[in-house]
Amino acid sequence: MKNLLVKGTKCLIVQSEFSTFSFWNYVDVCKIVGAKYPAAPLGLMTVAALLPQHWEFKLVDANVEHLLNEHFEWADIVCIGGMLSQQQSIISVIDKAHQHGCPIVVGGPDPSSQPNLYQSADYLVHGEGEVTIPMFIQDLEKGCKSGEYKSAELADMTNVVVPRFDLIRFKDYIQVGIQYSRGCPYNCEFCDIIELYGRKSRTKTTEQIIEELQTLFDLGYRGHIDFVDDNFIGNKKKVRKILPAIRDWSEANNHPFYFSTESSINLADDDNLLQMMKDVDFRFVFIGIETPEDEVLKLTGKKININKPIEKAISKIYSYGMVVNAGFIIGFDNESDDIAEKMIRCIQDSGICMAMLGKLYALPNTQLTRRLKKEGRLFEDGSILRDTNTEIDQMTSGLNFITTRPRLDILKDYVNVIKYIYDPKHYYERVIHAGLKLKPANKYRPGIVSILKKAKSFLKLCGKVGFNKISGWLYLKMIFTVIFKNPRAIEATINLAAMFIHFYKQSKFIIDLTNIEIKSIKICGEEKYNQLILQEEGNSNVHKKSLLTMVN
Ligand code: B12
Ligand code: SF4
Repeated sequence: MKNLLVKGTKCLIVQSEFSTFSFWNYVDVCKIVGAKYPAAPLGLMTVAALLPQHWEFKLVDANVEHLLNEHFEWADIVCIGGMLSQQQSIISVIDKAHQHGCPIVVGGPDPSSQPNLYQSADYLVHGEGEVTIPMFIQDLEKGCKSGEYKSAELADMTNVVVPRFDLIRFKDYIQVGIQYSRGCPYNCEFCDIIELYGRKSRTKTTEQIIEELQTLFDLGYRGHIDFVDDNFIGNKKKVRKILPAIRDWSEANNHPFYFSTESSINLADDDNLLQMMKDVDFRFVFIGIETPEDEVLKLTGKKININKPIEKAISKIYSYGMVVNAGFIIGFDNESDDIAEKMIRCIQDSGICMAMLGKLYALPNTQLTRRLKKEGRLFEDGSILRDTNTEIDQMTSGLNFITTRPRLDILKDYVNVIKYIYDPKHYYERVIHAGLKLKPANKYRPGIVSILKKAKSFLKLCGKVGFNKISGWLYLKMIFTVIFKNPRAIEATINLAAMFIHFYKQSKFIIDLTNIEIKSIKICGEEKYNQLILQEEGNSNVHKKSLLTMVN
């Protein structure tokens, strides 16, 4: 093997493919705005910054360009990482690297959670790269040809380096991520974040965040920045310190960015914090609402959401100019039989347009997985996604255990909620609801090129949606209602309307797939279905697939 520590070692970094049927892959919307994929690969840009800087890097994101043989032929070493939904694509890149005689390093959330699946990699790097990449480099120095690196230690965020943002083409993406904190103080039973990143919100310093903003600015990036934090307000005291610094920096630089993030719902209790976020132009916030049922929240440990009037909380956040996107989960143990109706009302009455409804997924290494295993209810290999066409994320997979409510009922409820919320009429009702409540700051100052690009995208969108049989009238009604009653919110509502192009298609795909599963359970009977999957240890997905083909 070539000495990899010499100057000029060629390191190929690969972001493997996500399925286009994931809720998050709104590539049709990307096309309208001239991008190729929603989010830039922040984890891998961070990894590049942690590897020897005298190496030469090429970052290929298979979601925006083809990964070619010549990329492997160029490389001395390949690095890849990612999450559960990239499992098969990561494994196929490992094989490809080996076919080209390249050593390959694997890391990231899924390889850290399920290292057994990635043993074919030459170097398997667990957990946070800040801690384990130096261990890997030490081994390279010793000439080791393989190794596995783990540590109980969590990274000190105040030492985290600026990601190599220079390795991507900004125009390929709708948004670029930066990370302020890792970890979350809460303790939800189904959550893997607290297992991977801990229950203490570890934060970077204000100076580090400003340096990252400045780096992006200097590289010419403008527009949407997503704070990819697990819970942006996990440490409120510290967030209150960075927000004024971001505001001052933004003002000094003529507001080149606007922001989005993830937060717990208690953000709505804090007017002061909301105002601070508005002041720097936060435009979207993703909130894990999970379920409208307090009993379920209690059992699953999501205490922060208990006794929260959801509609009121969402209205409050809207009044500070932020669109709320939310996550919901169906399939909890003590969920009631009228959950579908409750969920529909919660989503519709709060005007949450982008509602991601997933099936409860016992992710590897969570309290939920450990409990279900103890209770003999866990499908052993439930976190192996073998078929990239049908096993994508918790919208297609999930419920990888014996449910307490009949699986058939859960799946029927699932279909009913998705059908309702992504029915064009209901979706646009929510867009108008949000559009009338939003009081955006609109501080971001796009340059002339961005304004022209936006105008072009708007015309494209009008062409695609405005004269379309399914949603044309609804779209025009929405535009006129918001323009006359709350013109400041027009940009936000147009964006939400654009997202419907993806949701309409994606929800149909999910409904069809779930209906096939419903049919197969009906044919085979629920008890037999569960028994078969439990017996087929190590092979449940294969078995599930054969049930599905039985129906087709
Ligand atoms: C932002 C985010 C998203 C965004 C953007 C994703 C993107 N393209 O970048 C969106 C909203 C699209 C998303 C969606 C999903 N996500 Co997500 N996401 C995150 C989040 C909050 C931050 C990711 C991030 O950028 N982190 C910052 C970087 C610096 O960290 P990192 O990527 O982990 O990289 C570090 C290490 O892992 C390691 N590393 C990473 N790669 C490599 C490679 C090598 C070679 C090495 C040595 C090291 C290494 O070093 C890095 C520095 O420490 C994480 C939680 C988290 N705290 O990370 C969840 C997380 C990654 N998502 C997760 C999941 C399950 C999903 C979904 C499948 C379902 C969902 N939750 O909605 C979808 C599917 C995505 C799709 N496109 O189909 C899980 C993954 C669990 C698992 N075991 O794999 C996580 C951990 C949390 C969670 N439960 O939601 N996600
Ligand atoms: S609030 Fe969110 S990130 Fe925090 S433990 Fe619960 S699910 Fe995980």
